[in-house]
Amino acid sequence: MEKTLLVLFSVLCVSLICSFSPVSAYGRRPLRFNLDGRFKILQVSDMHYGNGKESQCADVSAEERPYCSDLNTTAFLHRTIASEKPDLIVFSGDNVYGLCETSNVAKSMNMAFAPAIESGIPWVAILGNHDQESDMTRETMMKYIVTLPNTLSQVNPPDAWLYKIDGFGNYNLQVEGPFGSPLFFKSLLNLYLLDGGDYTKLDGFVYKYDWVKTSQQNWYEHTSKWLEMEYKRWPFPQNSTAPGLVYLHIPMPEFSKFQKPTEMTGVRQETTCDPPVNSGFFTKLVERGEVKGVFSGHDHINDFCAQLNGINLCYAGGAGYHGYGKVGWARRVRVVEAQLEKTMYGRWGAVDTIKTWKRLDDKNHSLIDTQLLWSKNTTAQPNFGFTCSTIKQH
Ligand SMILES: *[C@@H]1O[C@H](CO)[C@@H](O)[C@H](O)[C@H]1NC(C)=O
Ligand SMILES: *[C@@H]1O[C@H](CO)[C@@H](O)[C@H](O)[C@H]1NC(C)=O
Ligand SMILES: *[C@@H]1O[C@H](CO)[C@@H](O)[C@H](O)[C@H]1NC(C)=O
Ligand SMILES: CC(=O)N[C@H]1CO[C@H](CO)[C@@H](O)[C@@H]1O
Repeated sequence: MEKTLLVLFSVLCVSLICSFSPVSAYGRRPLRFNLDGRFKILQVSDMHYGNGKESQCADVSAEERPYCSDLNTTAFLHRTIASEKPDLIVFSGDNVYGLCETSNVAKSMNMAFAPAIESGIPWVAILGNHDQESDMTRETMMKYIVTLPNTLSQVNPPDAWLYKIDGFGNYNLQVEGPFGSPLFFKSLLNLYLLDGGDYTKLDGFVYKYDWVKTSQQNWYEHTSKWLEMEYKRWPFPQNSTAPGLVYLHIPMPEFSKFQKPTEMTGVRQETTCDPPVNSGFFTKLVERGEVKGVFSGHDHINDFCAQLNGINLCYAGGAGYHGYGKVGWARRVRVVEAQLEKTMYGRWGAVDTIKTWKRLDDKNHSLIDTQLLWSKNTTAQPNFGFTCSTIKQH
């Protein structure tokens, strides 16, 4: 009898635990806020990595040109990882430069991702429009990336077949509460990585950029609703939704709405190279109300953040020397940091603020344009599913 109870109890426990941290890990180490209630993401976009030492830099001064190669991109990455000590590194596409330059794109990827791999920090990658231009398809590339050390990248989520999802490299990452926090088993920050494709294959669109397909939007919506349900249910049910962030290489058409310097933090120095069709992904995000920022790359010399309908649309700026840039305008990366709120019991609660800034590969390794992207903006309440009259309220 006792044994049966014990077995029943264990089964119950296991199924409870499993149902609280479901998709996140797949047997891998889950992402988690640190003991200071912070989680920091380093976004590295458009490395355009070629053959290492032999791949010359684009758009650097004539004096620098002979001494500048892909290895400068590598050095920049090492430098940034050392100074920022991120909790996650996101490579947001055009990680390597195909263009028939390299006949061994796996080698390019190994070199490109090496600083992340060596750091031991979890990292992920999605693809841009140039990645598949050598000897691997987008599918083969993602299948290769997921085998590299310390990556949490996925070719596609396990439920992708349900949505007949388009592309390769669509997945969700969940960042759970810190050790010792009652929200240990809850995802407090949800990341969505999406494959924005390369060029549309439809008739009538010659060399136009691809867009986020309906299948991907359906997957996003379902995943987001499911995460909201998890967030709001017992134990420690939360009232609102946890904030979400999207990483997507090709910017959505809404990025092009911002032209005036006064409407942005950072700069626009080129046209937004967006898809010719608005597939409605932004509308979907507004409807869900969960995502606070969309982080793109693609347009190397734009690095602004601007807000539309409560959603921040942010460029990373180009990090790679082998891709185009602008002479005298430093290569750069974007950092996003989420901070949890301290609740009444002195323990970590939900995400309180999300900030961002950029790191430049200039002499000073400058940190610029720090801004608050989002704030929970409500007073902290315990909401741990119980009340305790013996604890002083303030
Ligand atoms: C690239 O790296 C070399 C070697 O460290 C250095 O001399 C050069 O100034 C760097 N170039 C740029 C543009 O950062
Ligand atoms: C680098 O820092 C020094 C000392 O703070 C400052 O004088 C200089 O203007 C900075 N240079 C750049 C490019 O920011
Ligand atoms: C959540 O909602 C319940 C019921 O409306 C309320 O009692 C509680 O104070 C709310 N908690 C927070 C953190 O807003
Ligand atoms: C009610 C409240 O807390 N409002 C704050 C929301 O966040 C902005 C930016 O931090 C503050 O300026 C408001 O005072």
